[in-house]
Amino acid sequence: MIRKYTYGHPFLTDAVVRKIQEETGKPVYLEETEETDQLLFTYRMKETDLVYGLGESVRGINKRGWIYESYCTDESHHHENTSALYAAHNFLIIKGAQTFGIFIDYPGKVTFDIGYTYMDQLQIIVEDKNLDLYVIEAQSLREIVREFRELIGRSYIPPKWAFGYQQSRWGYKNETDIRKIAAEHRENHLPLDSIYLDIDYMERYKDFTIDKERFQDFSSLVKEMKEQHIHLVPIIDAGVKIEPGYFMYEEGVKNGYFCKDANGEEFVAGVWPGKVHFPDFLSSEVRQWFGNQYAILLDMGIEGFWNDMNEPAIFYAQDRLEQVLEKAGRFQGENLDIDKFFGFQSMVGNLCNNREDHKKFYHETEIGKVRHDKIHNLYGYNMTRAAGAAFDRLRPDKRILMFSRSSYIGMHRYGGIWTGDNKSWWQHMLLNLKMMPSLNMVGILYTGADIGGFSQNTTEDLLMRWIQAAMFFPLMRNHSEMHSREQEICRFMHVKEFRNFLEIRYGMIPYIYSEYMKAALSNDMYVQPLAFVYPEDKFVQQVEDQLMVGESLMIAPICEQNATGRYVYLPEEMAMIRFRSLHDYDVEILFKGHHYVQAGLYEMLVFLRPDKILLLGEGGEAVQEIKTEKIKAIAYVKEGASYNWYDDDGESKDYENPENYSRLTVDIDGSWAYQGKELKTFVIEKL
Ligand code: MIG
Repeated sequence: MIRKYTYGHPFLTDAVVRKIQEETGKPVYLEETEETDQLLFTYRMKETDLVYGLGESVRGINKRGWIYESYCTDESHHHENTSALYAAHNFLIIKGAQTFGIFIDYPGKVTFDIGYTYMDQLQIIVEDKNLDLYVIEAQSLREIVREFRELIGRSYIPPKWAFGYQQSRWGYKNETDIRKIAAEHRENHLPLDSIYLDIDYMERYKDFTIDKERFQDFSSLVKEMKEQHIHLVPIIDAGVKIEPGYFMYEEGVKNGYFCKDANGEEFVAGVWPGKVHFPDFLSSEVRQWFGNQYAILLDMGIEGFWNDMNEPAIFYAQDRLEQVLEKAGRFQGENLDIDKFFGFQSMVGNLCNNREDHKKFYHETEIGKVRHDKIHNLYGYNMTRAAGAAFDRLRPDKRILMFSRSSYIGMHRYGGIWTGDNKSWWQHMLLNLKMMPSLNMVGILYTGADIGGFSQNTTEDLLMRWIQAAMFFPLMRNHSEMHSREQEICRFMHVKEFRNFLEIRYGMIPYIYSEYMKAALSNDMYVQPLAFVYPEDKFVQQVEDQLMVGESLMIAPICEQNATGRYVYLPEEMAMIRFRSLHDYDVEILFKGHHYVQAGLYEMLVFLRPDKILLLGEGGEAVQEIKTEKIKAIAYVKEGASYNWYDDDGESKDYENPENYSRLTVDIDGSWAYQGKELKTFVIEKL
């Protein structure tokens, strides 16, 4: 059951796709307090209440004990003390004596104080009095999520190749670099489906251009890579370079497509290319225009993109820069004592991503001019929506890979996200694990972190463990920053072991893809906290580093350096499969309860639920090489196992076709039956 409460005149965010009748009166469960210019909602939490949600945010699966801010921020140095990350996902569930979900549909800043100020109080502070508040109730946590997801619409579905391994680095500068990465993977038989192009492919960081010196014949390179079954995925940045003669700049200015300041002049900020204007993505006309530009790259054979810097990230606002430069001059010849030095330092430091600058530019919307800070969280969402809607127009029958850095609820209909700039820290690998279920709660199923860590120096074992941990995450991309240690697999000693794990990944893709698609098509979660699956079990509420993946599996990755095993909690009897390679694994049946389990650096554990099935394919060096005629079905059969297998061509949009489903059942004696469109052969491995 969904209840909607409207306050004032909310800005239409398009987060929601279903119309809900408004309630009259005060919201259920929450206490509402009106202050001068904000609304406050409070809820008294019992000591045993748990709080799930908030999509991309720091800390645990249970969000209690911290203060989180929904205000999209380029936070490349985040850690557990951070409050705001790249996204704003204002949905959470309180579980306890009373269990319900809350969605705050407001596009400016919202603060969630979940027991930070007062341990027993949840306080939601909305910096405005115009918003929609939704309260959702259902039979279970999973059902609450499903209701919410129906409200916000179906999740984005990428092409199947996007489930393969992907290699990226901010530092691949030209076609020679790209060819080298491709060759290294192919020569070493390391499965790979795409290589990313970071900002250096562009001509001086101008969107939708290509540096002709670095890439002499871009279309041919795209084709050459595709022959090796590798997709090139270019980055697109939010800011448009100010440069007379550059078509994006000229067209944008001529048609008034850029955000303007209070005087009606185009707002000037500094990002990669130096001075830029920001397209006003809140306008549908601007979205059409910007979206159409993706055709330039699509026409050259590109089939996937990532949208960056769309919080938007701002190195400096031009006017602030001028003031700072002017003031800086006054420090000349001064004795910079402690106050002056730190004053100087913060003056310069505050240039970057200064929230005050968000009050200096405006959007043209259906309700007139709106100041940026009021709708800040919608910017990246609408950039990605511009792209997603354009793909539907430009390539109506084909799936295009798209993911974004910034997002708001609703963006999941147009693309996925990656979780932004992380570090080569074990802590960040664990953080990513904890973020997966809350991202799934808001419909973002296509997601993953920069494997190996983006900035700072990775280590071989960190990368090895991270690949194991991300084994089932839809977006599996190794990405790093240019000043960090190089972290392509070939830079390390144990190429063979890395290959083993990539082969396992490709072997798992039939299962991963099937579970992803079923989750997307039924508004379900692909990754869940254990507590969503075993609501009666008291222990699982404490489990923060194990996850359920699809209907059959539990994972318990090792996120600790030098660890050769870990404690794991089994909410029911399960088969533990210890993989060393796709064909080399052993199995142990473990009873319900706590266990210490061994897993050396080159071993990965997967836990299979009773009467569920894990499909294991033969792998391949690219997703399109994966064969599914003959497949292994591993089942721990107690009474009889069955599996609904979804599979399709992975590129068209014929999702509703019942022929995409087949059904495999395995009996206690190991005999099996299969109903599906093509005849498949199964090798049943009954545990
Ligand atoms: O401020 O394009 O998060 O993945 O490599 C850095 C360069 C800008 C930030 C992205 C990162 C990307 C980088 N970008």
